[in-house]
Amino acid sequence: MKNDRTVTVVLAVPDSPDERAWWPGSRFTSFYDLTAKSSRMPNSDNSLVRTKILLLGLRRSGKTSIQQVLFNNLPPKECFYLDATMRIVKHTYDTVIPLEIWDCPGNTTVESLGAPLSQFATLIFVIDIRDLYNQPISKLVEFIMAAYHENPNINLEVFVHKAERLHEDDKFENFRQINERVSDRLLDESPEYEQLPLNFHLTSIHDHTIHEAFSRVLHKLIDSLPYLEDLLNVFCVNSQSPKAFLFDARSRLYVATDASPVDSATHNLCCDNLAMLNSFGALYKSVSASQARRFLPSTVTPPPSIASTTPSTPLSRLSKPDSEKQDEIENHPNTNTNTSAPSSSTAPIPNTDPNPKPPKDRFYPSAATSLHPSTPGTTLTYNMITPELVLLALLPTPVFESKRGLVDINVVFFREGVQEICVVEKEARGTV
Ligand SMILES: Nc1nc2c(ncn2[C@@H]2O[C@H](COP(=O)(O)OP(=O)(O)OP(=O)(O)O)[C@@H](O)[C@H]2O)c(=O)[nH]1
Ligand SMILES: [Mg+2]
Repeated sequence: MKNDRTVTVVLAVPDSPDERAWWPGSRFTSFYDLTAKSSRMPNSDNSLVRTKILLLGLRRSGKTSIQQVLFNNLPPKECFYLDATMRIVKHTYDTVIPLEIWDCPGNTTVESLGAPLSQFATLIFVIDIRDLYNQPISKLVEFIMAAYHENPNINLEVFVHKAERLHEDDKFENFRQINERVSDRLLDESPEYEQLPLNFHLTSIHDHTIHEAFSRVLHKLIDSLPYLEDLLNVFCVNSQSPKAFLFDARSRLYVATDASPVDSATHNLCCDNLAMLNSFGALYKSVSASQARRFLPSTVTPPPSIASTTPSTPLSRLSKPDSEKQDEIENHPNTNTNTSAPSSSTAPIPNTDPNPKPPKDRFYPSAATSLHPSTPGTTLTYNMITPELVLLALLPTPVFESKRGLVDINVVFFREGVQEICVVEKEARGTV
């Protein structure tokens, strides 16, 4: 299918000199041409093309736990009660790209897999960090060699798992040993495996290492990643944000981030904040947006539109849903945009149509949390971007408080860019 859609993002320059002082460039225009992207074409029968991930490892290494914790919201402590997997289970999950994760039993071999390895974009092999013996390493090497011959482009990822069980020193020593043994065994087999790009990650379901590792695995599968990163970079520059993440709300995997390095503390903070908003979001509602809210997908818990806390002195700030902000921006005479934002309001209108259509989903909850009250302080902002994706950004509190309008405009344009990228991705996979 030929895909000739072009995503254009134009950020408007604020008209007031005061606001312009915060604008780093006189005008930012960026054109994203996705024509050349999206290598995954739809199936001939027009069914959805899913990116396949193979989850392998010995018995009780933690494969099902990883899948359940990330994609089914299972609390890590309850993984103790999971039954052993007896046959391959295929789990589907929809985020920026549609995924199909194959959870395999511990005794799966290349022959018993029942599908060519060329079908898979990524192979994740899970090894218990205390399992330094021959068996898991032999099995991993067997799969690596088969994958290399059938599909040299496959991403090979090794999760050295249950890492929280060891003290720091032992953890890194075992990690190093597993890494070394796998490399040695591959080299024994053939020198051609020396340059094989194998990625090792230390993981555990009891902290955020599994989210960080799986996010990095996911990044390699997203064709539109450079465009999402560009949008985040532009958002950060224009909003003076030191760090911003685009998260998949349910799994709490980040699908993209800006160019600044990811430090684990900030990533963990964002993950925790998202978990809190996911849990308590249902307790809040926006009266003006309740009409549209009814049509949000039931799988997503809409987070609060009113939430702002400080550790010492909780205080609430009213945060308008972005649908209202967007209307204000659209109706503002000084706002210069050439994007095609819808212009209808979310305010309830008398319904005379006997077969009413659901209104366009335009309720975008937002929230803000002050991280430390000391000056200048930092605020963590949350903005829903699509029903699946949310933007979490750190902002200097003075910028958040005094330049709120500018940040909101940047969020609106960021959202439009991401939504268009998602549409292109869906079109390329045959879902639109
Ligand atoms: N300490 C710790 N235990 C974990 C972790 N991940 C999984 N487990 C435990 O490991 C045990 C086995 O987990 P499963 O997810 O069933 O393992 P599996 O690889 O799917 O096992 P099979 O289906 O038999 O192949 C469970 O008791 C989990 O609670 C982890 O990160 N840390
Ligand atoms: Mg299992």
